[in-house]
Amino acid sequence: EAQYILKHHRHDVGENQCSSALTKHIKAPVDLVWSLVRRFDQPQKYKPFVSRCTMRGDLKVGSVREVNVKSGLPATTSTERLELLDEEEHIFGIQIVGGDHRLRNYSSIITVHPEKIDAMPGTLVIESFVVDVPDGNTKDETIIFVKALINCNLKSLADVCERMAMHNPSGSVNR
Ligand code: A8S
Repeated sequence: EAQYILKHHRHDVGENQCSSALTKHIKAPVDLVWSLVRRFDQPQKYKPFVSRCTMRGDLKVGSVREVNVKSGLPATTSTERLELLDEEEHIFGIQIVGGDHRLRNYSSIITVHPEKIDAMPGTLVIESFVVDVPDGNTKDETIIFVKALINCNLKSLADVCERMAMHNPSGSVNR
């Protein structure tokens, strides 16, 4: 775990920025988990706060998506660019480039790694981020806010994947 973070989750963290990493163990095969994580065009497949996503261009590095989030959050839209999509090493990275929210210069990396959980094929997911600390907030407040959102996403990713693994135990994946 620590090795993976050192290898894939190094961010340049500026003076007025904060950064952290979260992990989640999922009882589903790595290919299934990756099949959802890699879908930059369809974050609503697992992210509970996304109401809509429209994408300009193909699923490739540099493409931009427009994400709408559900009401009740301190935001309605986010414009995000795909920065990393490594299908062999299972590395996915995005950067937030616009939107009506307070997360300026947000960038995140997700990696997925096979592991055994209770002698079954499982997956370790690691998500890390760096972001500017907004005016009027502290680093700790910002980390707590972002971690709460990512935790919801990872929890939901686990639920969706574990349900899919249950219904299709052979683990074949449609791309
Ligand atoms: C992600 C991670 C985050 C998304 C945040 C942190 C966001 O979509 C939500 C609320 C906000 O205030 C900011 O990978 C923003 O989804 C749910 C709109 C960017």
